[in-house]
Amino acid sequence: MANKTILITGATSGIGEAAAHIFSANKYNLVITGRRKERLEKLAEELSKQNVEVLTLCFDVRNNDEVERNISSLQGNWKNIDVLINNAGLASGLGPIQNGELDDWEKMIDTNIKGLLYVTRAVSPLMIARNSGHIINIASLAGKDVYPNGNVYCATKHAVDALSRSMRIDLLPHGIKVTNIAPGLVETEFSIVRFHGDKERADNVYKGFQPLTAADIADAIWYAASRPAHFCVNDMVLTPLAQANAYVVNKK
Ligand code: NDP
Ligand code: 8X3
Repeated sequence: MANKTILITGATSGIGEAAAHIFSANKYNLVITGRRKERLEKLAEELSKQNVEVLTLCFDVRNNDEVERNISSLQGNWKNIDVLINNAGLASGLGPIQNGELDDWEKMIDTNIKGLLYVTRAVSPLMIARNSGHIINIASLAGKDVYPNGNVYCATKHAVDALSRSMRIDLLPHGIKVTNIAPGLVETEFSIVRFHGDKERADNVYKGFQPLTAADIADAIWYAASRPAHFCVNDMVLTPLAQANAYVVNKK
């Protein structure tokens, strides 16, 4: 049987990169995307060692022209995307609403909501044409609940949660599965990005307890993607043992 194909947004780091590894180990051909070209090329070289085909597409999900141009450049079997992981996303800043930086807000809204929509709008017709597919949206525990100073990030992830539920209805007649994944604290480059490169502040987020790893989330994504055709995992909430909800963490 021919290999299946997956497209992962934000594969240059963290959860997206870990997902690329697990899907390549399971013989999926991969379209890996992100803005950092060098990282994409290095990852493509590593993944190819699994004897799978890898295509790199370097684009910013916030730019719909770039999204459309890159997705419409897919030729032949590359158009047969079985799984799309809408993973590219970020938090930018952490502070009270009254002090919000507009630039941070726009980055989060444009990436986490509009970027996910642009990619879905470009890829879902390819799935509809084949009457099959699986879209896996990486939302967050911050899309289930809110926490102090999380305001706009939490709002964007609530939007992803709502979009997962809406997409599942719209795409149901076309045989397309939609899975929402809602992780709590996962140690990746997420907090370094949130704190604009302040590594010490980022490291502090994960001190005093054992956070989840990107590989833990990739494992859950693989579980959802590898169920039989009749079985759709709708939603998964994943936290470290030390985390009870979006704002209660048992730190030692
Ligand atoms: P990382 O910062 O490690 O990875 C983020 C990825 O998103 C990178 O590959 C980055 O690639 C990509 N990305 C960001 N902005 C854009 C853009 N404009 N265009 C294209 N790609 C972009 O963080 P995580 O792996 O933790 O984050 C992945 C997802 O998981 C995000 O949606 C995040 O909100 C979510 N999440 C993370 C949690 C955590 O605690 N870490 C918990 C819950 C959810 P590049 O910079 O090369 O473009
Ligand atoms: C990322 C996890 O708790 O920092 O979505 O919002 S959290």
